Amino acid sequence: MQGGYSHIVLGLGATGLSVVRYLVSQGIKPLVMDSRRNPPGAEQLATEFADVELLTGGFDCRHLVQASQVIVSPGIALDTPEVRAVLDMGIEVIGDIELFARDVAKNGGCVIGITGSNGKSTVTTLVRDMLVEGGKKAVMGGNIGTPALDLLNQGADCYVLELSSFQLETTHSLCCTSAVCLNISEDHMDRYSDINAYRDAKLRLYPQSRYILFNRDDELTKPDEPMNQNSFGLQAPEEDEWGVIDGKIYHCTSEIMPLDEIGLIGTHNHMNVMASMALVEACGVDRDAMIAVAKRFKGLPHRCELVAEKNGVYYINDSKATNVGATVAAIEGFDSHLGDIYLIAGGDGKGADFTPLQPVLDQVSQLITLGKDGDKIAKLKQGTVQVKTMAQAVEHAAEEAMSGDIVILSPACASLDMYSNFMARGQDFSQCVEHIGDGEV
Ligand code: UMA
Ligand code: ADP
Repeated sequence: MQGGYSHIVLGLGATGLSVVRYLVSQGIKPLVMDSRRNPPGAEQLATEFADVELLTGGFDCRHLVQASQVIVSPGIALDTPEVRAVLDMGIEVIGDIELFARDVAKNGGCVIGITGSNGKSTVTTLVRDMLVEGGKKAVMGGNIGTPALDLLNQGADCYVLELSSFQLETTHSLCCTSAVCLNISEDHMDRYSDINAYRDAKLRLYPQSRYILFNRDDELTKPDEPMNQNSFGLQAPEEDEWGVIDGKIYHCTSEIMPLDEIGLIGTHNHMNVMASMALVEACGVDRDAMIAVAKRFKGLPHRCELVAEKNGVYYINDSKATNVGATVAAIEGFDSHLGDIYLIAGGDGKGADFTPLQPVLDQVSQLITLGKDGDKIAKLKQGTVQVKTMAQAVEHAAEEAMSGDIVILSPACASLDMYSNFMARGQDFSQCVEHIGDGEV
């Protein structure tokens, strides 16, 4: 095979399409391959780029060995045999964020990078809103939804990127104006050998960044080598740190705002707000702008979202809790709640160890489990009710719960065993709640 493609895009989801768009805009026609027979973006590709070739049903090594650059989607593990073979041959393997980083290095722009196991989307949105409030032309993307490369033509001067460990694995030169790793707890253990390998991927964000923020209350987020670092945490700050004194956020000795004026609920969200403030202050946003956003931002859908109050029972959709750490944070957030807590959990655990859930399950009056790994979670608490569908879970909780109680969906698992994504799962929960009492649940 002669005259092969110099650039090959592996994976045709949202990322693959954005990479094709970018390469074509640079005058490069890539070949696209996807291991699925009918990948999700095939129709879109044919509509946008009729002359870009797509090979499906596998990754053809005959093409791969002739490429000079292979751009892989985050959903494809680097130890996929074909990718491994390409790496072993010394062919460059990168991801979309690396392409983005190289473009920004050439054309300018301020980048704020946000990673961590939980809170990324919340902080990414807060940071974008604070920058806009502070008068910057800021856009957000990456793991939160819009692929990073699609942000480049939006006339922005500030890019706020939510970055997953998968995206960071294939990123080498991203230089952020400010960057944070919010926290690290087990996630994606079906793709990493252990938590250290997962942490190593996350901390790839730090080295080139100009202002590095870590979480003082989570040792795993601290850089291994001293860098231009600062920290945030719930204790009083020392020197230039961000922290809390007498229920108020402080930067160093300077008072910023009382925690009880923050629009979001829960201690984990106080941490999210503090991190967002530190990130934007490092980019020159003034305090009034950050405080205004912290006061009015009420949170994203599917994250501890109150979806209904029925007969005095609060129904909370926390479908985005796709790992154990997020569910622990949600339940701990209700530690001063006087009524009973009904927790609906389970789904695809991605190889996680669920035992860190055990302590907060003491706060839960009734655990209801469903999904692929529901039985593993059920073993952690006596009297757990195991069900097959969301409708059964909601029905059971609604029958038992009394005025003042909370029914929360916070699965500690991914949704893919039963739904197309966490949003579909959250919507199913909300619909079941809506139908309580009308015989349709
Ligand atoms: N594919 C293969 N072979 C494989 C795996 C995937 O060919 O072995 C193909 C799939 O058929 C698909 C394509 O690769 O057509 C791309 O899939 P992808 O899984 O990389 O997904 P994208 O649509 O490109 O979406 C990705 C992120 N997905 C993942 O990291 C799994 C999206 O994050 C992100 O919003 C999007 O890029 C834009 O940046 C989602 C996610 O679940 C929300 N992220 C994980 C998380 O938050 O826990 C990390
Ligand atoms: P991510 O983008 O990292 O998944 P989100 O902001 O979407 O983060 O929140 C995902 C889940 O994690 C939600 O259930 C939310 O309640 C919980 N969460 C948010 N911030 C934190 C935090 N700082 N620590 C622990 N859990 C958190």
